[in-house]
Amino acid sequence: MSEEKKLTANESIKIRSNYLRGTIEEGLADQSTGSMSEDDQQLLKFHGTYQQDDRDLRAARRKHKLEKAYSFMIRIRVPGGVATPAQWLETDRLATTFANGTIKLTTRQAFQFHGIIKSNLKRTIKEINRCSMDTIAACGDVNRNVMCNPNPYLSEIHAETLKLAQEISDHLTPRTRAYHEIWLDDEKIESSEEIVEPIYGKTYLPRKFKISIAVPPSNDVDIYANCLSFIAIIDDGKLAGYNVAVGGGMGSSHGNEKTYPRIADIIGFCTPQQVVDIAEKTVLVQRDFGDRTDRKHSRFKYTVDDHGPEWILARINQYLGYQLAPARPFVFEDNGDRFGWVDDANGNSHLTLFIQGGRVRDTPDYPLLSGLREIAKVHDGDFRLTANQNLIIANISSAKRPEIEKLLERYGIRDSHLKSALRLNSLACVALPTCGLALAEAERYLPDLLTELEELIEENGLRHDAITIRMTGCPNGCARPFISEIAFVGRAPGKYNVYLGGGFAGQRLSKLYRESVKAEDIKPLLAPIIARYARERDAGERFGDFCIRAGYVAATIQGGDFHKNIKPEALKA
Ligand code: SRM
Ligand code: SF4
Repeated sequence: MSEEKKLTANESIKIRSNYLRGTIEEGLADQSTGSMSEDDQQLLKFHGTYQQDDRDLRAARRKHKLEKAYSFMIRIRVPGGVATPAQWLETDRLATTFANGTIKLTTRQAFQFHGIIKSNLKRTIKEINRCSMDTIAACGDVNRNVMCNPNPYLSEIHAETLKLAQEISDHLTPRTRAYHEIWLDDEKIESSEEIVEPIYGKTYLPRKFKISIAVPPSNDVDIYANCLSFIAIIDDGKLAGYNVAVGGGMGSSHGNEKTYPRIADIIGFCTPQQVVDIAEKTVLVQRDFGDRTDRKHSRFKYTVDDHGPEWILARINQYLGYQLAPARPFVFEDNGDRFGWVDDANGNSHLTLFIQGGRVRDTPDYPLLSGLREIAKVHDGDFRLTANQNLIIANISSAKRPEIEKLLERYGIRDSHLKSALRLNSLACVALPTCGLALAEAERYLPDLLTELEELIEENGLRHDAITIRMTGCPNGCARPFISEIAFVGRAPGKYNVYLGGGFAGQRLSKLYRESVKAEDIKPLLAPIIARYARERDAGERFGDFCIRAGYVAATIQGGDFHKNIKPEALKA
């Protein structure tokens, strides 16, 4: 008989928390420390905030016997990545008033603030809500920010998918009033579990859950790295419905083979009207069958892997009370952004800007934050955050375009799309100094590494050849490195595991090429591979594909050959 395994500590924190209240209010009121209790730190995540400390200052503070330099990161949910100019201006104001003067655009189309001290936390969250944005469920064991291809140039279909992202997000938002009581000073109400959390119940999900919607040929939301995704199927220019994909994820730990990145499986097709129901039922399957005894094994990808995608499909069908239809063909061409200006049929223009590391800030030679602030003051369309940490100034009317062009010129923001294709396809996670899990630099180092690699790119005539390149400070994979063509994953300060061979559309896992490479050895390591690629590639051959054909990495997909369509019998079951 198998021994009953103990639930993780987080499960009892959730149970004891009275629907995410814990002792957060008391902790906020305690002025003797900049920190919160361990349990409340876990609960705060559900409210969209993480306790951190400035790791650059740790040693000095320890030396002077001072408490760590605690502060909070706040993540603002932006379903589908769309914000109004008024919301942009408010985000800018809060970033410069309470945070570290920067706005971070994340790899899930959200805003982040860093460096907010405890005494400003409540006020900042309250003011975020005042401009119709929120932070609830931006983190924690719940459904996270729902991603959706943000590019409005195929207007009708994008408008439909965006609406759906918002509906899924609303439907899966926790119902507890704790958020409103703690941050917005709403009245306290007692009610039963069914009323409080009809979908999640007392213990919420075993772990975070991630949903995205893609409109082919663009896979810019990286559906293969999400727990659940919907892929728009377009027939004769009209939206026919969505393929459903389950079980993607990136997180892993060095040296722990039980953890691994996984590519999602496509399990069927549904109509647009079924999407929200399918999202709910898939979340319920994970709620009921996900592993609550080991947080390293509790993501949905492991539930899918342990039971098999056919079993998961059967459970989803059972919970739905109807069957998904067989998946339909589609083609993804890439997972990057389309930079520069695009005009749509309605006479509006959209400008996609490259934002290095997703960090919007002013530097002496690049006043990006100030420039975007001035643009937001006159802009009559919206701002769209991409899953590649970039920004679209979208739906610019023909009346406003000349004014916006002048501002872009004045602040030197005009030509971000003219950078090398390698840089334009780069992503770096936050890492140091705020991320407590970082083993090495990422956001602060990748720009310099790219400058070095651009020399190779220029020498070999590859300036306009897009190659996806991603760096993370640890193997949790926040910049989705394991599906990029070149990836650097932090192992220790100044040392990275180098991965090659990911799919250009994010459809294939990369493979470990070299372990613990010193930062200064990266350029010489890649030089011969890039030179050979320039010389020997077939017409149209992508760098990741070439790395496999040329034998730099093995042809099998690392982490398991999971990328398969569902077996037809399962759909009949
Ligand atoms: Fe992430 C944890 C930053 C997208 C996988 N992630 C963290 C934390 C909160 C560190 C922590 O737990 O203490 C990082 C905060 C750093 C900081 O100072 O801001 C962090 N993750 C980020 C962001 C900001 C990276 C960025 O530079 O843009 C992204 C915020 C997204 C958002 O708006 O919600 C971010 N994280 C991702 C993604 C990409 C995605 O979702 O498409 C992944 C890989 C996909 C996946 O979930 O498998 C990802 N983050 C993780 C993991 C690994 C989870 C696992 O399965 O084991 C952790 C660690 C954890 O949860 O224990 C993590
Ligand atoms: Fe932090 Fe690691 Fe995520 Fe980078 S990948 S933000 S270092 S948890």
